[in-house]
Amino acid sequence: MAAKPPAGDPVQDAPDVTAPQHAAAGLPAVAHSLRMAQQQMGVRRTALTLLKVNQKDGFDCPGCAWPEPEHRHKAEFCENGAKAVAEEATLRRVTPDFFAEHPVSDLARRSGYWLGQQGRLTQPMYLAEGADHYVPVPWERAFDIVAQELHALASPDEAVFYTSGRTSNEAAFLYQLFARRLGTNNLPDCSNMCHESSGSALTETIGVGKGSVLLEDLYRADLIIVAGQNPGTNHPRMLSALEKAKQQGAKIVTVNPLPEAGLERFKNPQNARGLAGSGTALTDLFLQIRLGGDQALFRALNRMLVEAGAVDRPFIDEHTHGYEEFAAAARTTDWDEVLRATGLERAEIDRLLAMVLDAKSVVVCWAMGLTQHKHAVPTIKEVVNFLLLRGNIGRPGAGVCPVRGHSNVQGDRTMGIFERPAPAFLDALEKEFGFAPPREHGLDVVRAIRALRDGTAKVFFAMGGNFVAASPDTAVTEAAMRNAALTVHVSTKLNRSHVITGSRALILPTLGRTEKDTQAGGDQFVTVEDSMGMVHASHGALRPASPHLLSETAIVCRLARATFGDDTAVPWAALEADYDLVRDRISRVVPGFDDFNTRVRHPGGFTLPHAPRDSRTFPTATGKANFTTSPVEYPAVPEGRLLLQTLRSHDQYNTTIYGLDDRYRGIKGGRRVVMVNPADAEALGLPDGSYADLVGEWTDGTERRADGFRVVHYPTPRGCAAAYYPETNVLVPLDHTADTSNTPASKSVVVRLERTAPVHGS
Ligand SMILES: Nc1nc2c(c(=O)[nH]1)N[C@H]1C(S)=C(S)[C@@H](COP(=O)(O)OP(=O)(O)OC[C@H]3O[C@@H](n4cnc5c(=O)[nH]c(N)nc54)[C@H](O)[C@@H]3O)O[C@H]1N2
Ligand SMILES: Nc1nc2c(c(=O)[nH]1)N[C@H]1C(S)=C(S)[C@@H](COP(=O)(O)OP(=O)(O)OC[C@H]3O[C@@H](n4cnc5c(=O)[nH]c(N)nc54)[C@H](O)[C@@H]3O)O[C@H]1N2
Ligand SMILES: [Mo]
Repeated sequence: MAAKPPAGDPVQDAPDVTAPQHAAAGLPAVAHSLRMAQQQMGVRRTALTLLKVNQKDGFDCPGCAWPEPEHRHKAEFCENGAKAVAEEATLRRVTPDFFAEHPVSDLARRSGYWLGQQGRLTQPMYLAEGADHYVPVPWERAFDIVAQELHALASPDEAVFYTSGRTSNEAAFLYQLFARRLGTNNLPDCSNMCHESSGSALTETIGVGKGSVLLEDLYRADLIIVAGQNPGTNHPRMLSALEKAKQQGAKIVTVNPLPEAGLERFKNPQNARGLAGSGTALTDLFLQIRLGGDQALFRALNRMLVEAGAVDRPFIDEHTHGYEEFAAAARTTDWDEVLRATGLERAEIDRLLAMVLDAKSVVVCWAMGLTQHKHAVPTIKEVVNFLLLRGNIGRPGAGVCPVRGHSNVQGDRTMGIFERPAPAFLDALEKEFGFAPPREHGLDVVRAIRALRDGTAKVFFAMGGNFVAASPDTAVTEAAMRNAALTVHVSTKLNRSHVITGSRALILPTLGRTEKDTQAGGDQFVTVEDSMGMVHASHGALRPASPHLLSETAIVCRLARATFGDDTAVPWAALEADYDLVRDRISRVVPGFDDFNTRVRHPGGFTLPHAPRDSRTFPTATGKANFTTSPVEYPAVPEGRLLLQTLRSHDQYNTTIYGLDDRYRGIKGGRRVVMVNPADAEALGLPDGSYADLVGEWTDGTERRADGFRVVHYPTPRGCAAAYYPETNVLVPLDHTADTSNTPASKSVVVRLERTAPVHGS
């Protein structure tokens, strides 16, 4: 039997700090994941469950969006995938008794870690106006409550429908259909806080907002640049791909303010050498860049390539637009500014240049280190300029590789979860279902928070996720949420968004990816799309956590029936009964899904078309790949202040906290730590082990405060600091967002450190 959840709140933040490690995975990773899994699931269930992850007849790992290789290992999972599975397949349960025991006012004082550790939600729960306890509510009554509230709105645009990225293609397609049938494009999603900057930059420059490489391309690349990403923690299976690329001759360059262990050396737990031996050294060149310095770095490279004439002229002439203007601007790049912005030495950038000149085929991978800055979109556009210069797109071994987060975040977007849908998508929807979807753009995450704050949005409905904890400016977001008339969460686990509610609230518990999904038409499977545009099936195997759970698909269909009654446009009941019928609809609305039901039944699924990758055609405004010329930007940090990035520890999945350790960074038993360069810390009078409050300073003069962080002297560049999300979201101003994409700039927050007395007597 799995251990019971801790009775009290276990967050006794008393971090214990040792030196950071220089290698990832190996035996400790296997041991650690098995220990965590067994605590949640017991021994037998752990073995049965983990063997099903990412197998062709199994379920898609609810962890990250990294693709599955063609030749799968018996255990095609990683330490953090195992933790994600254990978190969902846990034997712990949150029952109505739990809510009877704990008033919401009490739950609101608990940590997110404690809430998540209570286990799986088991029954629909309702919080009435003025009440302090959730009470069980029958499903039909829950749907009626939502439907009545939606009907009472002055306009459908007063409702907001959020999506996190675990939702299957089938559920996502029906969910956007529901919102648009109601009459709104208010479909914000976690992508707005994540890779939106990548989508914005790629759509403008290459015409497709997705990555252009497949796993084979990584294996065939001569040079892989990994910028602003920590795969050892967040995409551990990517390390196997990097290892294979390396064995086939690739060089790897890491661009990161932090020396992340996984990129230094990888001990592949799938083979003996990795388990017991010293593993594979991955990074050939580590560029320890300052936060937000990447645009300047790539511009400097581009200047040198242009000046050396080391560009692919035939490709540029045939396939691109805007080269001359870009080349002229690149030639004027100011080296002093580049060195200031990057914190690098000229010789380091020269070394990178030499590797680029040596490489026929280059892939650039990136994640949140590039996307969550004010100038994230021009930064990624500069990466595209870099690849275009040498024709590194649309041929084997080369291209753009934005590495997605949530396991189906890319698929959700493909299915139409987007507040700014393309007219062609709406046309196809209209043709298929015979109603006129709204054309006006809807609210993204930041705009939805403003609308709730200002009272112009009144109903907040979430398909998964933890909006309150994941969003920036926690105090503002929580106040906005409390301002809603009704908040509704379709969720697997208890989280903070369930306890910071509107006047009324509902928790609708749902099946997870690991569980068997049986409908009137028999056992169902769902589909997902990974970070490289591969679509495949996911078959749940476990018995549902509770007999009361409904699938996300069923929840949408039943809500639609409660809202629309007899709907002549959409046969909701039939779609709920048989997901093949949903896939038939998708095949007629979404490009690339022809013959969906047949092709997705092939083992391993199929790859979606990608014009730049497949044929070097670029569906942009100019019909070519666009060079873009943007001024070089980098964050300004006032004297005596630090630039803070908010990032993930090894023991969390976004707002889900698995444990209190960040093993590779040498931090144990606590999360309230701030990593500071020793020289900066000394100048600020902050010895290692001292405590400080983090005070965010925003340009409008407002301040935001996060108290009681243990100072850790850490190898981060001068002027840069790091602390974990979501504890530091309180410091990210709502208005501090990336230009164009409107993504919260959570990797560049100006803070002041104020020394305080030690916390918890440590
Ligand atoms: N186990 C686990 N897996 C996950 C997640 C999780 O929380 N846990 N989250 C999932 C999700 S939704 C996402 S989006 C991904 C996130 O995956 P990552 O983007 O790897 O996540 P972060 O922890 O935010 O790490 C940001 C990395 O970028 C670096 N960085 C920060 N700022 C800069 C910069 O200005 N320039 C450069 N070059 N580097 C910078 C940081 O030092 C860090 O290494 O992971 C997904 N997978
Ligand atoms: N400061 C700062 N803020 C950030 C980031 C950062 O780096 N720094 N990263 C941003 C990024 S990249 C992202 S993607 C967002 C993440 O934002 P979200 O996706 O909203 O947050 P998660 O923590 O992933 O959501 C966890 C919850 O999802 C629910 N859940 C899990 N599985 C399922 C399922 O199968 N179905 C349903 N219906 N619910 C499920 C559980 O109830 C769980 O509590 O956060 C963003 N916020
Ligand atoms: Mo993400």
